[in-house]
Amino acid sequence: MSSNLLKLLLISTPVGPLGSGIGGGVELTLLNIAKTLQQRGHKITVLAPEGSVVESINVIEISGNLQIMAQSQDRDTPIILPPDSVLENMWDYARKMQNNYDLIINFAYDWLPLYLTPFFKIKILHWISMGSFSDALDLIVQKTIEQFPNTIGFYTKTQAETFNIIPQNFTCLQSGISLEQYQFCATPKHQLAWLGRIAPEKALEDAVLAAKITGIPLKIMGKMQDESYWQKINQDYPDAPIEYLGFLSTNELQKHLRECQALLMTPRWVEAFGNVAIEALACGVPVIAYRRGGTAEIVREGETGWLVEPDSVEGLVEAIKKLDKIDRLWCRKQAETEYSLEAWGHRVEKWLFEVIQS
Ligand code: HBI
Repeated sequence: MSSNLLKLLLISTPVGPLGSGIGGGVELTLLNIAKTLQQRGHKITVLAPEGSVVESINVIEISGNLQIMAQSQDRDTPIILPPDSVLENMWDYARKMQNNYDLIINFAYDWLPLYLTPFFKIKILHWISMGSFSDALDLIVQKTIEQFPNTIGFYTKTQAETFNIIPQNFTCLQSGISLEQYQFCATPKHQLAWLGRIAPEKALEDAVLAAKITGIPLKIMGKMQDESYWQKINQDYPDAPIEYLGFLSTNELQKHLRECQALLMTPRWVEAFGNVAIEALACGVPVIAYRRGGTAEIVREGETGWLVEPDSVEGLVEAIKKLDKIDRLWCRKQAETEYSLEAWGHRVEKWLFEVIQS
């Protein structure tokens, strides 16, 4: 292995197998980082819960009980691990096999991998995939940054700030997607899109109400995470023009997304990034988003979309009326400049070399 090509071990989220959609955006992040680094010649191995399905990347499946979703717990919930936890088993494997790798990149939003960092011989990078949710995780993130500066990566500055850490000691990498999987569309149908896990923190009800008010049909795509929440939306807005298209493959998703006048992003929480925003831009679809979280760093106001007062449905409706001011080609151009796998791979690889050489 020549000096600038690395043997990398990427350790996945313990909440669900890769490809199941349970891991949401971090699944796409891990897979795209693996893909772009492999294209650049690095040797990639992925550790993930059994049942993970990944094409053209070497995956080692680890058994064990899945981890509870961090965002379903309270800030002061103690760290808990199920018996025979897949998180513990993945990191036990990593400890035993660490001499075969130059670096580990952790994608779990969990306390254990951060705590284990000083006990490993090789360096561990941590990709933090959400905003702050837990006091125990905040503390171990701060402690790890103090001990190992620059080994913690975030998508955005906004996301990192929720951890109350000083700016110079961490890296913001944004995100990236395979642009060739998304076809530009210049002339959309009379419809809007909403993408994401169907769960309360994503506030789908606001987009449904905006569709009802404007009368523009809303195409909904994503993992059905909270069925009762979905039922409640349908009970509250029985006559809203909405259609749920399911949890689709990237190709199926972009076939519907590209034909929409805009993507509505209505997060109640601080979205670390909002991969769906760059998927929309890649199709030439403007993004209308609450001015909250990482997505506020993606949308170029008046050029590639509109940022709206958080939780204001009227704001969404006002922005929908101004969509004719957005040139859809500018949306695609922004994706090509900032969010291609090449641009993102360059940022990630720079981070790896900075840490390896430090
Ligand atoms: N919760 N405990 C835990 N661990 C994770 O890795 C995790 C999570 N909740 C959500 C999640 N990962 C991903 O869906 C987000 O990071 C995108």
